[in-house]
Amino acid sequence: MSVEKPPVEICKGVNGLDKVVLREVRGSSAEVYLYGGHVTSWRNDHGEELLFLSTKAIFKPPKAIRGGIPICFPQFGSHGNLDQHGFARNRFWSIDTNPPPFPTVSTNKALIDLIFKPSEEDLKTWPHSYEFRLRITLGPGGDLMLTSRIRNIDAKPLSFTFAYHTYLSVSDISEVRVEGLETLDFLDNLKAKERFTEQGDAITFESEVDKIYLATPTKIAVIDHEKKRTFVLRKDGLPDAVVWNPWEKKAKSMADFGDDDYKHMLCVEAAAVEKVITLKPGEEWKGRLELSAVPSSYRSGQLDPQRVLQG
Ligand code: TA6
Repeated sequence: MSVEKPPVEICKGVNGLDKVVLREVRGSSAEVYLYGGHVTSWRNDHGEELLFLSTKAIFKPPKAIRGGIPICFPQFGSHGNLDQHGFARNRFWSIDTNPPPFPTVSTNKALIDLIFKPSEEDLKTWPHSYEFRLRITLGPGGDLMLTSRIRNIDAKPLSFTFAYHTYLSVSDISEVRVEGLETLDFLDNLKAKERFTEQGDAITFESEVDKIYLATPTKIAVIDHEKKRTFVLRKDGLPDAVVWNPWEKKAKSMADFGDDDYKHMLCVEAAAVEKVITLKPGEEWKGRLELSAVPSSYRSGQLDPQRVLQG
């Protein structure tokens, strides 16, 4: 007789790093490393992995883990003078045993609260005092929710940019479409962040892409035809969305990324990049991402992303 596993289990992961496993009664699960406050796995109730994790991911500080959902804070990309994507993703977070209450009481059992506070070293790099609380919840339907609350506990304002740098696992990148970003303006990271306007159709992939879409809808659909699966990203407090695939050449240049890994991943990142977020002393910002993976047979219209995006 199999023993039912707890909804929240704290254990050791790769290289003995602390991790938390969340389990939902119907079988979906998620894994979070305290190193980086980093979700590295999200599985549906069939046990299928929904997030991409590089075959060469390095689980050793100071390198950020390649894949899953790295947290980019207090700087997205090279938008500032800190290291690429800031430093929250290569710091150790703690379990928050006494988080301030959320407006609505969660009935979910499979959740964990983490907290990140700057060290003396961090304060030298970025002289601001804040508390970064991150709640990771696995919903009854297997949806994955990440809610960040950043409170400025300093006597001076602080400004930052942010992203949930989500690596989605896809069957074949050339068979994937993204819906919800059509006709939007974007900054092209491959063209010195020059501003362009996206064409009218769904986005498909045949070469390297690194775009920051501005002021997007709160819902974006990623359709994986081959897997008959649609990822629906819902976001709050994060106006922008970054779409990234390194393709062949860049894939070869990254030591912690397999040469063919680019075929099986797509980053679609809920972000705040164009306009920095500024918090006065005592103020708190909230940024939320909700990921769902729904079976879709797009062709038969059983699940038309347009309906998803409007629903
Ligand atoms: O989010 C897209 C991006 O900013 C790309 O420019 C690419 O550099 C990617 O992030 C990965 O960055 P990383 O620092 O994790 O190698």
